[in-house]
Amino acid sequence: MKIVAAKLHRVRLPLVHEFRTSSHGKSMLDHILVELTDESGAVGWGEVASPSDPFYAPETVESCWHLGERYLVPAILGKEWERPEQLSQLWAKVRGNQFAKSGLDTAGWVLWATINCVPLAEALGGTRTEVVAGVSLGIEPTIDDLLTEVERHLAAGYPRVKLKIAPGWDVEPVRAVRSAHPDLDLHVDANGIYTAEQSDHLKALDEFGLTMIEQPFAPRDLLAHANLQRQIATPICLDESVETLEDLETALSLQAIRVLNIKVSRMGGLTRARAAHDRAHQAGIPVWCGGMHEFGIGRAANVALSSLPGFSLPSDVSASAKYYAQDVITPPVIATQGVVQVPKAPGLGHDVDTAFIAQNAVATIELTS
Ligand code: OSB
Ligand code: MG
Repeated sequence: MKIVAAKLHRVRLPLVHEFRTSSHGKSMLDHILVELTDESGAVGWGEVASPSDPFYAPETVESCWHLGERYLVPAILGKEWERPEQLSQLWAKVRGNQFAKSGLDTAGWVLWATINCVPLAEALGGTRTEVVAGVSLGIEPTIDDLLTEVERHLAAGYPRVKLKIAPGWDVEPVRAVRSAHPDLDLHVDANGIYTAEQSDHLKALDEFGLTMIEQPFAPRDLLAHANLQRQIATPICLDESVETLEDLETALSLQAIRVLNIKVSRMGGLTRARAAHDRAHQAGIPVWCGGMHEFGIGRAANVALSSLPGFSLPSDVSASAKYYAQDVITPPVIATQGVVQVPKAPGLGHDVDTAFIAQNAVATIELTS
C-alpha cells in the first residue's frame, strides 16, 4: 500500500481542569492530528500530543509541525509498504523528534488495522479485553484542594492515583493523601525536577508505601536514579529517561529502573512502544502506559497498547471526560469504575469527529505525493 495524502490539523481544546506539573501549568492544549489517506481512499488517524513548550521533552507543537511537513510526511508519501513497522524505517535517518514521529506511526497502524479489518489492539498483539486506568493529579493550590481531587477520582472508581511532586510540594501532600487513604495504590511523579544532591530529601518518601517514585532526576541522569534505587525500597519508575530501546537497555544494565512508564509519544510511536514493552516484559520489569493528556485519537491508541500482556499496572488512560468536555472521537473513551473496555471494532475502534476537528482547528495543511 501507499500513502497518497497526509493532512496535519492543529487542534485546540480547553482542559476542564487546569493541570500543573513541576515545570508549568496548562489550561488548553494544541495537538496535531495526523490524517493519512492511502490509494484506496482508506484513512488512518494519529495524534502528536506534544506539549506547546519544551519543558517535558525538547519538542514543541511548532517543531512537530515542522518535522512533519518538512521530513516525516515527505519520507513516507508515495512509498510502498506492507506492515506499519516499516514506516519508522522510512524516517530512520531523522534523529529524536519522538512526538512528531509518534503521530505518523500511530496513523500508519490505524490505517493498516482499518484496511485489514482488525481492532488496533489485536493488530498490536494485545490480549486484554479491558484495561485498568489510573489518574494523574497535578499540583494544586492547597493540600485541601488536592484531597478533594483525590476523593473525586476515587468516587469515580479509579483505583490508582499518581501525584505530581516538586520541591515544596512533596512529603507533606503525600503524607496527607496517605493518611486519608492508607490502602490506596499511590505513586508520585517529579518530572525530573530534583538533583542528586536532594536524594536525602527524597528518601523521606520511602515510608509511605508508594507503588513507585517516577522520574525523580533529570532525564539523562541515570546514575542518580541507580544510586537512589540502591538506598530505598520504593521502586523507581522511569519516564523521560527512556526515549529509545538503547536508553532502556542502559537503565536495565545500571539497575536504575524497576518500573517503566511507556508513552507512545515519547517512544516515537506504537512500533517502538511495543518493542519497549517486549524488552521490559522479558527483563521482568512491569510496565504501564503513561499519558500526555491525549485527545481521543492518542487516548484510543494508548488503550490499544495497554492491552498487551506486560501492562500489569494501571495506565494513564482515564476517560476523555477527565480532561475534555467534548472529544475528537465518538464515543469518547469511557471508564467504568476505573476500567476501560478495549474496542472490538476494526481500526481505532471509535469514529473520528471530523466536523468537531474542523471547528477547533487553528491550522491545517495537506501534502500529497
Ligand atoms: O509525566 O506523565 C507525565 C502530562 C504532561 C507531561 C508529563 C506527564 C503528564 C501526565 C499526564 O502525567 C497523564 C495523563 O495524560 O493522564
Ligand atoms: Mg511522568
